[in-house]
Amino acid sequence: MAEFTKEQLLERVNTNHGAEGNARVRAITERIVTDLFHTIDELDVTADEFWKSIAWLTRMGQTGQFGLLTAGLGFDRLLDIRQDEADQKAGRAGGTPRAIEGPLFVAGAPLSQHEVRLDEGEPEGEVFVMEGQVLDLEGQPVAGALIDVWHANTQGGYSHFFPGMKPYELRRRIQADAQGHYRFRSYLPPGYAIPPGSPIAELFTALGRHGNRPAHIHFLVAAPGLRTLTTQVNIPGDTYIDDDFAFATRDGLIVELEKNVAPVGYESLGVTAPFTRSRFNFVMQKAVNENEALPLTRMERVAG
Ligand code: MBD
Ligand code: FE
Repeated sequence: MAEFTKEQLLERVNTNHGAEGNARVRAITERIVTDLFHTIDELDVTADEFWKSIAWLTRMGQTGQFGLLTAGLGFDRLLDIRQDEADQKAGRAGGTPRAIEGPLFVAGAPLSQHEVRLDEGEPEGEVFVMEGQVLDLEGQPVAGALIDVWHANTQGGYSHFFPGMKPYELRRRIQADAQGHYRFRSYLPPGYAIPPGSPIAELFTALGRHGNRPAHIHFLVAAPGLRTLTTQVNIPGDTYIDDDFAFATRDGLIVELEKNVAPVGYESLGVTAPFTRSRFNFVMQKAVNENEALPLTRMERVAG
């Protein structure tokens, strides 16, 4: 029989032919395809609409924007909410809240001991120092913790993604000292906006949504035996702080800014005039297995 009803076709699509394949991939694909068949039918999606969406997905892939799509449609935050739920059930509470990694991390940033300048001696905007300690849940310092820190430039661009920036610009790794102390100098970044005219911007325009993130700084903190912490802090006062396109703002992650701090003791960071400071400790949970303590990003974790 070569003539199918829609239901028969769906059944055929979802049937495997003896080969085992991967049961998990099969189950998820079956569910998604079934939902999509129903969406097309119930919303009466036309052929032109369907092929337009495929052309758009192709351009999405070619421009490398799937990471922006997952963030903007809430999937990154959904996964964090689900992990928080699982932690709560497992009785694993406490420590600095996790926040989404985002699609703009780059591994291998230059490593410094204890402190570093992210602005590479070219001050822009407001001189900003963030400092604190890496601690465990008992409040003990985590000696030698590794902190990856990355943020946007004055135009909201990230190096390796935004044209004209130097490799690893505004990306550094800091190894905390024996007392878990770290500090870095940079400037307060502005927010981020999805690239205008790009496939992701087309979608957000069609959805009547903006593509802005409030000013934030990303961190990935890792130490042996402790659960790798991926988080962000927000700079207070941003227009979009409660309207983040990526839904990543969280209580406990909005830093306080101390203005007009005297520069005494900050000479090694080249600070010579009153500046803006933020104190923030990263509090890490114990890892319950080796996997959790791996200093890996979300894509590194799944790389075959
Ligand atoms: C960003 O800077 C970001 O952090 C996320 C999650 C998505 C887009 C841009
Ligand atoms: Fe970001």
